[in-house]
Amino acid sequence: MVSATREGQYSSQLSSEELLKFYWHMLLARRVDERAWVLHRQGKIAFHVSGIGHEALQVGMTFAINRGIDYAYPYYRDLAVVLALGVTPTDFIISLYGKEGEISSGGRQMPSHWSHRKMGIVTQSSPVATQVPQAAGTAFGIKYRIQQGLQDPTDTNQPRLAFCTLGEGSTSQGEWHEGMNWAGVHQLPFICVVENNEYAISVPYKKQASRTVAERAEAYGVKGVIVDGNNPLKMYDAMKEAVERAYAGEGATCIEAKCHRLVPHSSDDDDRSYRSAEELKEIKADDPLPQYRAYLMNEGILTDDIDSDYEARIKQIVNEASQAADAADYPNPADHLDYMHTFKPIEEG
Ligand SMILES: Cc1ncc(C[n+]2csc(CCOP(=O)(O)OP(=O)(O)O)c2C)c(N)n1
Ligand SMILES: [Mg+2]
Repeated sequence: MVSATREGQYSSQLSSEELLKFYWHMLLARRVDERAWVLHRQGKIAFHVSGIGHEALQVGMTFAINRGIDYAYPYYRDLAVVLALGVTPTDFIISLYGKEGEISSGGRQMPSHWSHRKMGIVTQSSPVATQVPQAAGTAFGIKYRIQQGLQDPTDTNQPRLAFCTLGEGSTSQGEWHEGMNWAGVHQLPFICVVENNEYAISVPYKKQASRTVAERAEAYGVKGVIVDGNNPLKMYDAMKEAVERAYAGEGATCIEAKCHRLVPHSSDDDDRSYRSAEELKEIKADDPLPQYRAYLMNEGILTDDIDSDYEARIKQIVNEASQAADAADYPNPADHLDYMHTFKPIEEG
């Protein structure tokens, strides 16, 4: 069992409203994700890659950054990250259908390949870990601008960083090592969050590496930290500290957040072929959502009334999102090659 604590340097300063906001976002991500599975089983969508079990670390990390200013390179499992950055449940469900109005790529990529200019979400490719050198390169750009005294392109005059996320299995890709090395050599304003759910589809971590992710990051000169990713407050503290280091020019951090993937890798996977029933039972008993709920109840911050109200409001949001996506049009087949090799002009507004 994870016991949440507010003894941390940063989360101890969060108000009850902010702690409830974390809960709202964890619950919202969970219910939206569950709806995606239902839509898949109803045959309405072709594919879903789920974040169930990762919500605590995703919410904790996202509320520790300067949202919309810092550059985000979230990976496919980061539904709770992008919802906290401002993607709406309707945006997400439309993307599952690949319908007209899909926000990330107009439906040109698979779902969960996030992209949104105003939210600072930079598009990425399907090959895992390619986002690591890209985000490190963005961090290099941030540092270079400051060193050269160049104008901030958006004139915000706020400190910035770039962060990316990936799974632990993806740290076997060369791109992770290149990105870590670059971040360590140049001491970049960069954070790499590795969501360690112990599996790369069916391959357990012990078959990927003989040292922890954090230890391997240290070898490149990047500060390596291991965090209980089931605890949103511990994750918030670790991320906030990494953010402060980045803004202060003290270099890059790699946070290895330990968590469980409580469901199969994707809607195309059957995890019963490589995880025992006992193992699944064990990790389901360590679900971060009921644990954080219990913590807030114990602290007298959450009540049954508030919880029921959140559930009812979220159910309505999810129903409306599903209905909007169901009613939306599919793209016109005649346009399907548009903007495959050229950029669509960005509409401001
Ligand atoms: C370069 C590359 N190889 C293989 C794949 C297929 N693939 C997609 S996700 C995945 C597993 C990644 O596992 P991990 O990094 O642990 O992340 P998780 O899915 O567990 O969150 C694989 C092998 C891919 N997308 N890119
Ligand atoms: Mg994994």
